[in-house]
Amino acid sequence: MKDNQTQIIKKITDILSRYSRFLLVVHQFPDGDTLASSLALFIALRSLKKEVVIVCCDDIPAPFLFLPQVSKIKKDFLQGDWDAVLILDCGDLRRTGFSQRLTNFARHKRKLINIDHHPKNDLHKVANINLFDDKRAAVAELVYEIINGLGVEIKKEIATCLLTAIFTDTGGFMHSNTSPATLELAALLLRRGARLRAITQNITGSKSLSALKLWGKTLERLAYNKKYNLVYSVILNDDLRECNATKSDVAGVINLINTVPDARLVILFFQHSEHEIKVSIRTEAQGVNLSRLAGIFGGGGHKKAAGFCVNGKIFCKKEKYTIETV
Ligand SMILES: [Mn+2]
Repeated sequence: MKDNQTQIIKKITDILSRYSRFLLVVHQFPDGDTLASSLALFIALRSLKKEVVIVCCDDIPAPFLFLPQVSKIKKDFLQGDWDAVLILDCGDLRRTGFSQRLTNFARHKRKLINIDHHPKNDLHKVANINLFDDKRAAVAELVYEIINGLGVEIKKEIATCLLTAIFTDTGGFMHSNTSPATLELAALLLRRGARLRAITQNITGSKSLSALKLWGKTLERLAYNKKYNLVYSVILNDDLRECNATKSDVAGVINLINTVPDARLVILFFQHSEHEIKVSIRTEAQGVNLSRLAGIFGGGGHKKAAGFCVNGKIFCKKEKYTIETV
C-alpha cells in the first residue's frame, strides 16, 4: 500500500475515533459495494458506541435485503449536527441524491470524506478528505483497512458485508479486477465467518418471477449493430408495470447480455423515469475504456462497466426503437 494512502487512512480513523456523530451515504441505484461497504462501517462504528445514520435515497434492491443491519438504512436524513459525513463508492456528488446538503456540509464542517475506487472521481472537488484507489476491486478493500485501523474485530456480520461488496464488484470473482489481494481478503473474511452461501444464493441464485419476465422482454429485443460490433437492448417504462417489476429488477440483465462473445460493446437503454434514460454499458474487449466513454456523457464507472443518464424518451414503432433526446 502507498504511504500516502496509509496516512489518509490514519487521518480517517483518527476522525472516526475522536468524534461521535457520523452520516454514511450510499449512492443512488445502490449496488452491493456501496451498500455492503457502508453497512460494514456502520456496524463497526456502532460497536464503538458511535451515533451513526446510514442513508440511501433509493429503495434497497431485493437481493441485498439479507445483509445484516440493512433495515437501519434510512431514506432521508435531517440536516443534523454530524462530525463527519462519509460517502462510499460514489464517483459523483449527484449520485448521492443529496448534493446540495452535502456541499453545504463540506463548506462549513470541512469533514466530508470520500472513499472510492472509480477511475473518474469528481467528488474530490467537493470532499475535504479523499481516500481513493482505482486499483481496488471494491471499496470494501479500503473499508477493511479502516475497520482494522479502528481496532474493531471483524466478526460474522462485518465479514459478510465486506465479502458481499467484493463478490458483487468482481462479478463473483469473474472480472479482471479480481487481484491476488482481493482473493486473500475474501479468504480472510471467510475465516471470520462470512456467509458465502447466503451471498451467492441471494445475489446470483435468486430471481423473482417479475424480474425474469422483465429480463425475457429485454433479451427478446436484443439487437446487433454490425458496423460498431455492438449489442444493445431497451427497457421501456411500461415494461416494469407490465411485468410487475421494480427498477432494481433491471440490475444484472446487462451482465447476461455481456456474455455475447466478441461484442465490442454492450448497451442497455432503460427509461427509468418519464424524461430520463439510464444507459448502462459493458465490455469484455481489450483496450476499451468505458469509464472515459461514460465520462463524455457526464457519467462514470469502471473500465469495463460504466453508465450515464440522458434526458430523452425511447419510442417504439413496429418493433423498432428510436431515442429522442432533449
Ligand atoms: Mn464499487
